[in-house]
Amino acid sequence: MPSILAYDLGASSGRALLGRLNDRAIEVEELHRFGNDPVAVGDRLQWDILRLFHEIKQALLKAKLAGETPASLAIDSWAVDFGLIGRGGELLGNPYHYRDHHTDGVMERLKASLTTEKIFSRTGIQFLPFNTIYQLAALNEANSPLLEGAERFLMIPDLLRYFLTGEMHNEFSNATTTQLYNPLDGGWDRELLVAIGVSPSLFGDVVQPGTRVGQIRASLMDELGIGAIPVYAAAEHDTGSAVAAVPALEGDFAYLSCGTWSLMGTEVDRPIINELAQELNFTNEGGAYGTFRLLKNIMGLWILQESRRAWERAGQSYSFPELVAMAEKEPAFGALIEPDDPMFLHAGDMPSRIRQYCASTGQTAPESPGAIVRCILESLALKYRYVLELTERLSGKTFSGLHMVGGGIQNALLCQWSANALGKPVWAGPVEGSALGNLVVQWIAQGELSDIWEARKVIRDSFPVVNYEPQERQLWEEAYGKFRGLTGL
Ligand code: ADP
Ligand code: LRH
Repeated sequence: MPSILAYDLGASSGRALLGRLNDRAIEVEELHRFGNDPVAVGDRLQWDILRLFHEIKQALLKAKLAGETPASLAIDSWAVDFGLIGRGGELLGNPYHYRDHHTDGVMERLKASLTTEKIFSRTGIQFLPFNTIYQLAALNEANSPLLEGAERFLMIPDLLRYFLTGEMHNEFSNATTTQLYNPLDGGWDRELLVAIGVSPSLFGDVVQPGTRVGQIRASLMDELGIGAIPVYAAAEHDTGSAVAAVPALEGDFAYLSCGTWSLMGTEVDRPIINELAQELNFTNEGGAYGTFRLLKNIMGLWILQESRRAWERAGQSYSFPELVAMAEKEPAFGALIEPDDPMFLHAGDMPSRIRQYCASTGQTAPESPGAIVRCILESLALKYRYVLELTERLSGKTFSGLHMVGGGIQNALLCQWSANALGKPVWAGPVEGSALGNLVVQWIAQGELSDIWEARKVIRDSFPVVNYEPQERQLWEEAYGKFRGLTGL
């Protein structure tokens, strides 16, 4: 059986996995892994897109050196960010990082001028200050030369795919995250685009996950000394790919894609766009095969990543397993934070911000790294409980447990505490959810798997799922009460 290749680029790291399907069992091999380090230049925070493309090429080279000729490849990545292509087909500038400050205040202004109802009823997307709509509006407000010279808009995987193939296509799952795509009409929302001063001509036809969208270009074949490789669109939003890989056996399941962000929700077959969804600020992101993800973004392990970076800057380097071990030794529920407080959104000194949050809420601030990590992980677990309750309320479903996928499930303490907070079992696995979702969409497109449900069954049979049963119920019930009181949720 020939291998196929999945590139999964998260906001903290990227990887290329080779996958093989043997007798309804998936085997994966990690070909390449690399950091994804944004670069601050002056006031701007940008993605190092050319380095990411370099790493994509490195994986192709490694495949060649290993004697592999992938039968196809696809890319998925984090959402909302984009590049603009100018006359002659060149990328204009480096894509901005969604945590850049250029969108500060833009969402509030647009909500007031266009109305919250109008934006939500046309897109069904959660209001997050960094959504593409606010990034483009910010460029327009600043009279950015980038926007003036732009002829095409491509999301990050569209852009990297364009570098690989020379062809430009906008992929559906990522398009929906822009808050500029109307899932009810099934196309870009021209009225919103015009309202933010961006020409609809930048936006191309939208291709569905599973579409073949070219092959690697001749110059790249020459450069690397390799043959043609067909290129597919996966569910190019990493969360779309992650949910495609959730090893559930039936429709009414709850998931948590746990990485830089924690994305919690349920799969639905049509967007839920109503007053309650708007009030609870849920999203309806498009997925593979006509599915939608009714979910909420939770700030996630970003707070831990950014704390680790602060300690590193102070000369103290800790691995994630070391930080988790330190947290385990600390007393329970010393201090709690609301992970989604806007003060935690942007890059910076997270430990200081956590202490500041605790001081302003009358709590004793955690001092040591272990105490800070404990505060982050317990607070996340309690926030998961809150959001799962909202998901049940909004979807009308009742969940018997929670599927967790993504790099964060390597943190067994977080998985156990999530089960404790929910009072329900957590089923953790697979770790590489997004890359697996990317692979199975390619196999379905090639007729190797029949549909998403067969794919989920094959994933379930091929990878371990660790079961965490709830413990210490009374303690966590009390902590949940304290969390709700403190955060005002
Ligand atoms: P993304 O795709 O958003 O870049 P990942 O899914 O790779 O993120 O998850 C990264 C997170 O996983 C890290 O922030 C860290 O908290 C957690 N993590 C990674 N490796 C480990 C580990 N060995 N032990 C505990 N946690 C880990
Ligand atoms: C997770 C993710 C998430 C988006 C965020 C920008 O990697 O794609 O679904 O909201 O990044």
